[in-house]
Amino acid sequence: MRRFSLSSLLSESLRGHQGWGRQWRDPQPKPAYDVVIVGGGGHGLATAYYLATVHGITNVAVLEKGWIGGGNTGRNTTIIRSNYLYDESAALYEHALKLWEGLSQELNYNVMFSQRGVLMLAHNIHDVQSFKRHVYANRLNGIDNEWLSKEECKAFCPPIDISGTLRYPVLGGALQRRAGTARHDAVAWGYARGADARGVDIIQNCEVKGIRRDASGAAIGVETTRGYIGAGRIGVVAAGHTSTVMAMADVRMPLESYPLQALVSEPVKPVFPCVVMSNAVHAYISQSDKGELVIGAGTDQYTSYSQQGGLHITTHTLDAICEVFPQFTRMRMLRSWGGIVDVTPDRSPIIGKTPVPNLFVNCGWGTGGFKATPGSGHVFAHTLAKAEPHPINAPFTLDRFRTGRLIDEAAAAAVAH
Ligand code: FAD
Ligand code: PYC
Repeated sequence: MRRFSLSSLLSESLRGHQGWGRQWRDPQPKPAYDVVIVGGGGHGLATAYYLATVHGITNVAVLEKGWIGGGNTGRNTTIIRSNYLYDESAALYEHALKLWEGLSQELNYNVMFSQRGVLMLAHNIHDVQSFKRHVYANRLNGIDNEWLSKEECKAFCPPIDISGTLRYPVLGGALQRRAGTARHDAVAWGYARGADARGVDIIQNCEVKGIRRDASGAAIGVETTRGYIGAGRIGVVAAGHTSTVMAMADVRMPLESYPLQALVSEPVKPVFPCVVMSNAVHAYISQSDKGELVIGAGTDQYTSYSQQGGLHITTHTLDAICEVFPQFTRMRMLRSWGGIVDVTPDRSPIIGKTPVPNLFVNCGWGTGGFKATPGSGHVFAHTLAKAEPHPINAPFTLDRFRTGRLIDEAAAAAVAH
């Protein structure tokens, strides 16, 4: 250990103050970036954007192993809603929904946010009770959600069959009118353009292969396929791959990775005015502005890093869609794809510090993180800038699994959970 006299410490601090001699004094060279973000999906790019715009931190790099938005951000069914049960979750998703409402203006980029309404169908008495509980809980939190009779469901979304002849007849539904959809790649590009314009470096084809730590254990940079990059702070936002990236710093995450699939039909004229989700028959559907029916499937039953799920999962989904909407039986499928989602035991995300100094994580959004993109980026930027959580993400810590505080929230999540 080096020893310093008071006078040498004083002259050191003067040299540091004057901006010279730092290289000699510091155990590590000054990091290339104040913040490095691992993962160029919507959440990572939004984080960089808000670091620059809200906190004035622009010496930031976003490292993406493929191309920006090529992960789950560009593969999801774009359902946006905030009708979650618990106060903590409602606050997080409503924060995001409010940001969505002004996002095209904020980014000066049309993200095609369309508040066409999300209707969650109830097919049995359990659904009715559970959705009514959500309606009341949401309203107490100032979040719009309303119960519709089956006739009102039909009036809102004419393709719904309420004849009572279905295997799971429609008994009613919970409607969030402010909910809807957006154009997913526009979200990635809009945030990327905004961050780039403020000086953020977005580096594609740059895979993080290791996390370098100093003698005290603190994270100081990342090893990548393009070489070493020093970082003051590191934010890992690598959905589906969080466990493997965090393992590079010896942090074991409570996550499992699953393939999740979606598909679109051939394009047709406008026939479907809103988003409909049915947890009981396991189907959800909307229509894109191009005319394709956008249909989401469930997760595979086995963990995997394959971006292609089991064929029987999509077959099951199409059976479910045709059961609720028999008029779509003769339509043809145009294409299908998969993404990899990482899922926590309570289906809520983890956003915050880790046991490793300077290393932060934002993950575990599972099948439902697209809707959170602006809010997630906003609160994670705060967490990275201040090294403290924003009040909205403070409950979503890594250590909450000791108490199981949010364990019932899966009830409000999507069909795929
Ligand atoms: P991503 O967009 O996946 O970004 C993470 C990035 O990290 C990727 O681009 C990846 O290449 C990169 N990366 C990984 N490892 C490394 C590394 N070592 N080095 C550098 N980069 C790395 N959510 C909803 O709210 N509504 C929906 O309707 C919905 N539907 C879905 C349907 C499907 C089929 C899927 C797959 C997901 C769906 N989701 C939905 C979930 C949603 O897509 C995700 O939660 C969300 O997009 C996660 O965003 P992200 O930016 O964290 O992840
Ligand atoms: O979170 O609303 C959602 C969702 C729908 C499909 C996948 N996730």
